[in-house]
Amino acid sequence: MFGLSRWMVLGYWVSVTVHGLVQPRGPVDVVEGLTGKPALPDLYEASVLDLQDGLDAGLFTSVDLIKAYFARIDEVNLKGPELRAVIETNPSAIMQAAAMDAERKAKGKRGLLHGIPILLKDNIATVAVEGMNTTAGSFSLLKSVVPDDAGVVKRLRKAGAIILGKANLSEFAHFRGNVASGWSGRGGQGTGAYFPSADPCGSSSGSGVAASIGLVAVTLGTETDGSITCPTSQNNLAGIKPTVGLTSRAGVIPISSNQDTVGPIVRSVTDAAIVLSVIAGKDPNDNFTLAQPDVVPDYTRALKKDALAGKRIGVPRKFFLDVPNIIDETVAAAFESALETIKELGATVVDPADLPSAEEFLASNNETIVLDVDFKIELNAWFESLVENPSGVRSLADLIAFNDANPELEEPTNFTDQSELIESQATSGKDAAYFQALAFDHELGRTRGIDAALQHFRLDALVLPAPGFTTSPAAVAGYPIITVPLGFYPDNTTIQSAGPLTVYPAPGVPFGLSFLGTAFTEFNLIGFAFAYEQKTHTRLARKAFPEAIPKTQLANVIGK
Ligand SMILES: *[C@@H]1O[C@H](CO)[C@@H](O)[C@H](O)[C@H]1NC(C)=O
Ligand SMILES: *[C@@H]1O[C@H](CO)[C@@H](O)[C@H](O)[C@H]1NC(C)=O
Ligand SMILES: *[C@@H]1O[C@H](CO)[C@@H](O)[C@H](O)[C@H]1NC(C)=O
Ligand SMILES: *[C@@H]1O[C@H](CO)[C@@H](O)[C@H](O)[C@H]1NC(C)=O
Ligand SMILES: *[C@@H]1O[C@H](CO)[C@@H](O)[C@H](O)[C@H]1NC(C)=O
Ligand SMILES: CC(=O)N[C@H]1CO[C@H](CO)[C@@H](O)[C@@H]1O
Repeated sequence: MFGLSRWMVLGYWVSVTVHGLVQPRGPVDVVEGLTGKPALPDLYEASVLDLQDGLDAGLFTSVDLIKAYFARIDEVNLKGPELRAVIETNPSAIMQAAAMDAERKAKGKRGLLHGIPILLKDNIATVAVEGMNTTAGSFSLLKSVVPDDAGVVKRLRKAGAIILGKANLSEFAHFRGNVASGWSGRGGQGTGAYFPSADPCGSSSGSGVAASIGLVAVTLGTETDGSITCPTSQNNLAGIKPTVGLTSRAGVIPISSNQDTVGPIVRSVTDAAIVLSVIAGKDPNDNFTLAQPDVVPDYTRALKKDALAGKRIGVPRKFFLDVPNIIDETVAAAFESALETIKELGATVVDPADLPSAEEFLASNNETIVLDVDFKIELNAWFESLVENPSGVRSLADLIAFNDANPELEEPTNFTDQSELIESQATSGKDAAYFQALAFDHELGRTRGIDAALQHFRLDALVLPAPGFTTSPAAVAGYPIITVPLGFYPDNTTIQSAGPLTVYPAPGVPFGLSFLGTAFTEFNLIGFAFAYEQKTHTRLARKAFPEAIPKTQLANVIGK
C-alpha cells in the first residue's frame, strides 16, 4: 500500500517531489517496524512534508500530533531543564485538529499546512474565545481581549493550520531595557537547548528553542532588528525575516510599523518557504502590505540546489566584519569557509563589497529616535484597541507604572531595567526630528547602504555571519534576511555570562549565516540559502544536550 515509501529508508537521503522539483530529504532517522508497517517520523526533526506524508497515509492524525507536541512541551518546559520555550498551549487545539482530520478524510487537504500545528510568538494575537492570551510576555496584558486574530493567523487558519500555543519571548520584543534575552515576566528566563542555561537569543526566543528540539515543526517570530535572525542563528535553524510589508503586522503587538515584520523560524529552508508562501500577502489592516507585488510567489519553486550558480554574492566587510571583537575567531573562521562553499556552488564572491554608509551607520542613532517615537504611539494604540484589559493598563505611561507597582512580577532581581520604555515615553511624537531620522535611516540602509552595494558591484545578494551588528542595515531599510546554520562553538569554548541566568558562548552553541537583499527578493534569497543548506547540512552535525531532548514520540500517543 505504501509502495517504495520513503519511510522505509534508514539513513539515506531520500527524494520527494515538491511542486515538480526533486528535493533531497532526511536523513530519515526511522526504522521500518518488524510488522512491515512504515515507521513514524522522529519529531525532533520531522519536516512539514514528513508530517503531511504521515497524515495523508493515515499513519497518524493531527490530534495525535497535538498530543505528542503537548507532551514534548511539558517534558522540557515544566520538568527537565526548564527551557521555558512555551508560555501557554491552546485549549482548543485538540478540537480544531479533530475538525481538520475529518475534513482531510472527507475532502482531502487544503494545502501543505493543513492539520500542521504552529507555535506563535506571544506578541501575535489570537482571539481570546479560543482560550489563549496575547501578552508579549507581560502581566500588563494578561486576560486582555484582542479585537481579532492577527492577519498572519487568519491566513494560517484558512490554510488549515492549528495554533498549538504561544512561545515565550524577550518581553515586549526586547523593547524594554537592558534585560537578558529570552526573559519575560510571564514566561521567566527561557534558555537554549544546546548547552544548559544557554542564551536563546531573542526576541523570538521561545519560537527558536521550540523549533530547535521539535516541540513543534513550525513557529512564527517577529523581527524589528535581529529578533528572527538571532534566535534562528543561536538555535541552529532556518529563519526568514521578510521585507517589511510582505507579511501583515495587523494584530501584532508593535515596536515600529517602519521595521516590524513577521516570519517563520523552522528547521529547514523548505519549511520556511512553505510557511512564507502562506503568510505573505496584502492585508487591508496593514497598509504597508499594499506596496508589495501583486502576486505572492510560490516560494517552494525557489528551492533549487544550483540556485547560486552564476550569481554574484558580496561581502560587506567594513564595520560588519573587520572591526575587532565584532565577531570572534570561531565565527570568523566558519564564515571564511562558508565563502569557499559559496564559490564551490558556482557563485562569484565579490569581497569586499562594502556599504558606502558603513562608517556613518555605526555612528548613527537615527534608528533609536524612530523606534522610540513609533513604540510610544503604536503601543498606546494597541492598548486603546483592546476590547478589555483587566490590568487597567491603557498606555505606555500606565505600563511603566504597572511594572513599578508589581515588582515581584515584572521587576524581579536583575530584571528591573525599563530604560527603553521610559526613554520612549519621553519622546514628543512625530516631529521634524523624527521625520529627519526616518529619512536618514532609509538613506543609510537603502540608497547609500544595501542598494548602493548591490548596484555598484552588480550583486544578487550580500552574505554575512548572523552574529554581530549584521541585522541593522536591513532593519532600518525594511529589507529581507534569510538565515541558515553555519557552525557550532567547539567543546573547548570558554563559557561566558550573557545575563544573570544565561551563558554565551558555550560548547555546542550554534551560529548562523545570513543572506541579505533588497526589498521583496525573498524568492532569490530562499534559493541561495537552500543551495548552501543542502550542500552543508550543518544543522544535523550536532544535537541539543541530551536532557533538553524530549522523548515523547508519535508512537507513544497514537490510539491513546
Ligand atoms: C490567559 O491566562 C490566564 C492565566 O493563566 C488563564 O486563566 C486564561 O484562561 C488564559 N486565557 C485567556 C483567554 O484569558
Ligand atoms: C498607513 O496609514 C497611516 C494612517 O492610517 C499613514 O499615516 C501612513 O502613511 C500609511 N502608510 C503607508 C505606507 O501607506
Ligand atoms: C543620522 O544620520 C546622519 C547621516 O549619517 C547623521 O549625520 C546624523 O548625525 C544621524 N543622527 C543621529 C541622531 O545619530
Ligand atoms: C580548541 O579546539 C580547536 C579544535 O577544535 C583548536 O583549533 C583550538 O586551538 C582550541 N582552542 C583552545 C583555546 O584551546
Ligand atoms: C544581580 O543583581 C545584584 C544586585 O542587584 C548583583 O549584586 C548581582 O551581581 C546580580 N547578578 C548577576 C548575575 O548579574
Ligand atoms: C504551557 C506551559 O508549560 N506554561 C508554563 C510556562 O512557564 C510558566 C512559568 O514557569 C509556567 O507557570 C507555565 O505552566
